[in-house]
Amino acid sequence: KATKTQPSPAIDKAAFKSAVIKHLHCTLGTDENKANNHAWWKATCAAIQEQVLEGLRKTQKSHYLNDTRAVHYFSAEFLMGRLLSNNLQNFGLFDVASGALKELGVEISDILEEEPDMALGNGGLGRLAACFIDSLATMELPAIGYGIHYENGLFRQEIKSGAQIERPDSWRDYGNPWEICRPESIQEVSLYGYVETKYGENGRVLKEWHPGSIVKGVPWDIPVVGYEGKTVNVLRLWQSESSGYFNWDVFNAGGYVDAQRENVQAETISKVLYPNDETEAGKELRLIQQYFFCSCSLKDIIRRYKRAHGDDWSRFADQVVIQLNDTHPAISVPELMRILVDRAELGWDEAWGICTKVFAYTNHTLLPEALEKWPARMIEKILPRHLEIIYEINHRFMAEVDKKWPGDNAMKAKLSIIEEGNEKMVRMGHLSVIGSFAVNGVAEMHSRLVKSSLFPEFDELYPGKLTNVTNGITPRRWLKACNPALSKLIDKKIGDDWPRDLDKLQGLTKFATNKTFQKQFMKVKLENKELLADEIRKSLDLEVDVNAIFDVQIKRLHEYKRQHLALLHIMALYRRILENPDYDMHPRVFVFGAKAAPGYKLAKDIIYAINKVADKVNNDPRVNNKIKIAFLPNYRVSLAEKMIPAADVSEQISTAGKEASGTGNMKLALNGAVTIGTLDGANVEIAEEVGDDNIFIFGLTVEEVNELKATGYNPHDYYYKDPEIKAVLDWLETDYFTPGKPGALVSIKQSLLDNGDPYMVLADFRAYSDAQIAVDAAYRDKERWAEMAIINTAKMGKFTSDRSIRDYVDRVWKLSSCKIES
Ligand code: 26V
Repeated sequence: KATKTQPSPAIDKAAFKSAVIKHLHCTLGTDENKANNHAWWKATCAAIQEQVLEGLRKTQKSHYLNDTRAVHYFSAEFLMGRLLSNNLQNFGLFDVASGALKELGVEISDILEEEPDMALGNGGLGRLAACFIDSLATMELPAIGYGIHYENGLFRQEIKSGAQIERPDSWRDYGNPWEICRPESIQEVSLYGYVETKYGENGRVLKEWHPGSIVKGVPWDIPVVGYEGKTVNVLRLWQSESSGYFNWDVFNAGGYVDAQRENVQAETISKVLYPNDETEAGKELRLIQQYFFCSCSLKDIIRRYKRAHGDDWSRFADQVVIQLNDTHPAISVPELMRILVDRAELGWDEAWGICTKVFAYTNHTLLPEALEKWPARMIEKILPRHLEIIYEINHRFMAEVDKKWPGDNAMKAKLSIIEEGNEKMVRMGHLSVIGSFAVNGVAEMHSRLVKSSLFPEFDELYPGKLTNVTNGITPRRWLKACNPALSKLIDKKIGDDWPRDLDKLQGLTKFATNKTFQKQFMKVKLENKELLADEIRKSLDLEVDVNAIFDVQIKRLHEYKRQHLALLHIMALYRRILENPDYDMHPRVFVFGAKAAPGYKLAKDIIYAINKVADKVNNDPRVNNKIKIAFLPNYRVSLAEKMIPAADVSEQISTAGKEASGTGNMKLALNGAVTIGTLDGANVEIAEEVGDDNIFIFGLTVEEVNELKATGYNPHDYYYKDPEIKAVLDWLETDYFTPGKPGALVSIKQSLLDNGDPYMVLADFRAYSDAQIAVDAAYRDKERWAEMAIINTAKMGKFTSDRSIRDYVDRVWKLSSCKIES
């Protein structure tokens, strides 16, 4: 039986229509006859924004009147994507808007395409933050996201002759209809300068920081609409501006132009998102970005707290919890200490007591190159007082270590916030663990590794501090909005309350073997594949067969994610077909989406190789359309929303132990794709949910990876023992895929042989190929495959971000929801 839980919409079609027309006229200065799609899009946004702002006002009033404890999610990245369709969905106004626009002669799908993505993030970590603030609003929890108002988000990727080119992403060029500037809440942030030591009453040492420059932080608020529209929280993003009063000396000396140069420097802080995912660049500007948004956000929180509690700090930790999304905001720890000790003149112990009740930290990676460390010298130059505070925190921490492990200097060196060496470095992970009351990993397996290999001594020192909160995804965006056909089918079958209670999808299990439902389910999949096929045609001028298996690998490009393992396998298939034209396989379309960090040479080489192999394979008549390769450029949230509903197979093939969680794996399975994957990150938990029969697990386990590393892994063994591996790697050295340019793809072979194959691609190749043969066989049994696909959707309840947030609320944040009064 189908239940109806959606409340009736706040406004009807006629009212929505007049709101759109009003905004065409009064906000955009155009009319129904002149308006292009862009204007229609903006007018539609403005119409829904009226509802959004009404909700925002009520929410803020209720939170204020109830003096609620709130979570403050500090993140250098929020990968929001587009907001219009989401906001319409969440207000239950999608059909109203679509009907209203139709009567105005406008197709809603066309205007949705006008919206630029808000791509203020790199990948998993940034998108997780976006899913979390969606869940927080949906669950009516008092919450605010704090981040950076980058002028340029993650670069736009173009592919020229197979190679990645980066172009700037200026997402606000023609105005962003959602954001609200709040000049009344501007903050000032100090940088550089020196620290003066003074002596106060009864010999108290006072530290005064004389900054060398001051920049302004201007807040922009993006409303975050919860499902069914009751709570509207905000994402507050800080933009840097010149404060106008630094370097007045230069100005007064007649150096007007020089003073302007300082302005330009201040504005540089929020200019661009660093595009490195999982490699720390160690750039000064990056540290300034981090401090800039943390300092603005802390001051904003404190101002709000003081409005209610004055100078009484005793309740601060009852009202405020701050979640650090990785170590990027870790400088918040010494910044809050500075404010409490130097400004509020609290004693150190009292201040530290507050700090360590306020902060909690999430670790998102174990990769050594991604663990942030800053040169002490750099911190000293930019934030001289903070370095002193960090030393003081460390000094007291070392005393604690000595109590636990008396006289053990090796232990002290190991746990110290300061890494000694040629250049002293500040370990931001250690600072975060020491300054927080809770630390979590992002999937069961990852959290286990955080405890056992990243921070084992911290786990001993602080029992219970290290825990797990498995990641999740919002089913509003990642099923309801992106896959309307499947959503409607599910509504009909089990009712429409699954978007806020995803365990309800379990109800589909009993239809998994029902022939009629299987047909309906696979018909939706086919329609979604047709839509993606259109996209592939438009984007690449490539025809693909919708009856082929759509095999999808979408994620940042990184060696540990092993897109090159997928590539070697595709080359092997191609070779098998060339050697045997009757090679028996169901046709497959391999679809990729991936951006490489601009400075990551091998990652760019892998993109180039995929495109070059694609050129050859797609145009080789001998392949007889059994293989097509589609590398879709500029992978981003809005493209993911088109690819995910169309996927049959989800590639999750990272080296075991390397992918902290993965969240794309959850999105694809939720939309009925079957996973081929390693026992890594959340794949392990996905396998537990769907059962071994409904997933293709292959490859080395973490233990086996470590064992093989320890006993000496030699990729050459695999190269010489497996003729197919040898043939495929040797092929890369020829000019077969790069006519006239022999050796253009050789760096991949080199990394796998000469460079020791750090992610054990060759060790897993054969197991992967065998698993793909099993996938092929399973797909050919139409009913079996439909059953698997349905089970995958049905068993994804655990992976709603509502469950992740519920875990954080119960175990870390201790928050209560707040009903919004109308
Ligand atoms: C590092 C850096 C280094 C400096 C420049 C900018 C930058 C940006 C991001 C990072 C670290 C990214 C870590 C990350 O995204 N981890 C991913 O987090 C996901 C959400 O928890 C998780 O699903 C993925 O497995 C994990 O790789």
